[in-house]
Amino acid sequence: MGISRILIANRGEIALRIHRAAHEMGIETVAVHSTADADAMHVRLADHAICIGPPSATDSYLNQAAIISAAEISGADAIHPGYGFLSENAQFAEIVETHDIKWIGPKPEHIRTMGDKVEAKRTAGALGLPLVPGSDGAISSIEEAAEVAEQIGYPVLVKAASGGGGRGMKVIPTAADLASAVAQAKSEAKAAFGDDTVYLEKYLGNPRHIEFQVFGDGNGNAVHLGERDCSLQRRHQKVLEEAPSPVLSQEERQRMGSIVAKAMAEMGYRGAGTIEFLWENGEFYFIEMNTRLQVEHPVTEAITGVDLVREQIRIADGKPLSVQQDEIEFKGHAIECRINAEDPFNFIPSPGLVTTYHAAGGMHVRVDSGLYAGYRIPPYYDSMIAKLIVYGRTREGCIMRLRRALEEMVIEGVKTSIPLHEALLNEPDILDGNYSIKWLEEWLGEREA
Ligand code: MV4
Repeated sequence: MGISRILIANRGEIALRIHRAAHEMGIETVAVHSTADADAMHVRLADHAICIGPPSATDSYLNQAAIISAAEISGADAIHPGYGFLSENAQFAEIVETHDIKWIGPKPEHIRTMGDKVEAKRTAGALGLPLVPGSDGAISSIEEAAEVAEQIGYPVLVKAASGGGGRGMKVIPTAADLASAVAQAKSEAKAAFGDDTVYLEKYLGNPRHIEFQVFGDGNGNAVHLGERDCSLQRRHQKVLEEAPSPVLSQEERQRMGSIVAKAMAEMGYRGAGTIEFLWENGEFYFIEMNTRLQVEHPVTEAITGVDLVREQIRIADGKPLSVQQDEIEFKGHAIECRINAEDPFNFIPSPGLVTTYHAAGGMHVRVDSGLYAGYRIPPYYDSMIAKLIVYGRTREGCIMRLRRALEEMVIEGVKTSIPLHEALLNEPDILDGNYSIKWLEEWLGEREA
């Protein structure tokens, strides 16, 4: 028996995104929500809704027992975790499967492996992905760290095995800084993650962040859906993402894409995954793998025409991949602007009542958002309230359309990042695709000065 009712263990725009894919497949949805989200759009649209706790995410969206109970009570036969919250919790994935509920996500063992950044790197290396030069696994002494650092050359970076996404990293400029930096990194990692395992990497000074979207069927078949360039970030929060990357040729895409697809096939990966690379001077270096659907997945959907959530649901239901590699074509260009309820330039959160809401529309314009006029944005969660995804035949055409779409968007009652996006789309470096992971913070610094 196939999946007929999906519990969506998330909120906001991604809960709505999952609901839409499910309904398009004739599958019912169950929303679970905190008391603060009773009026959310995805709760209104879902076939069933269950309140699972108070506003605090710890007591609601992270409350595993409440979510499993909600699935049992509502007769859900599958759980989609979205991104964040429980999406990369291997133990939760195991519990779901133990209850004979389908987990719309990767195998728990693969979530666990990729969650440990030392294991992830070891696995990626064994599968033939190019790595950042560094220690072979965890650092077990300062002497060993000094030897590795001497070999790869300073500056080096010490990273926590349990970190990731920018948490638990420290740059070590010279040999004189090594011992104290490693000791400090270990004690911070112990405090933050309960695990003081750290490893060393060559510090790349000015890379781009380029990530490949992959899909596996869990039985040794896998495809790649090209890359996304996510270099525009502030404090490890992505601001704008695009596909394809302005710096990759079709040959480089195919070469790297086949390497990652082959690796995923070999490991028997199941579901959606993202392989993150740093890219510098034409070379790729694996850093991490995310074992979930990502916020920026719509740019990949725009240039490939593949519905990634539908694909996730099909795979969890034991169906084969709906597309083969030679059927996947990369056509045109797409850019996503993340719209947050916050001051556009000082980033102070701005929750509250949305008095007016008008979404942009027209050809090749997509808005993923649970907003409506009269909705009160709660202060308890992430400030992202909408994603504007625009497609064009060329990057230039995409940018022209994106400017037009940003002009059309009306969100009143709260501050939003729309003015930031408008400013970015007037910057020559952005228009030229000439930016690295450092660009945005430097630009913001100069604006302030
Ligand atoms: C790095 C790096 C430079 N060299 N590793 C930050 C998030 C985590 N995924 C890995 N990160 C980095 N790892 C080496 N060897 C620079 C970063 C980094 C970064 C990476 C991607 C996107 C934005 C970033 C912002 C600051 C630092």
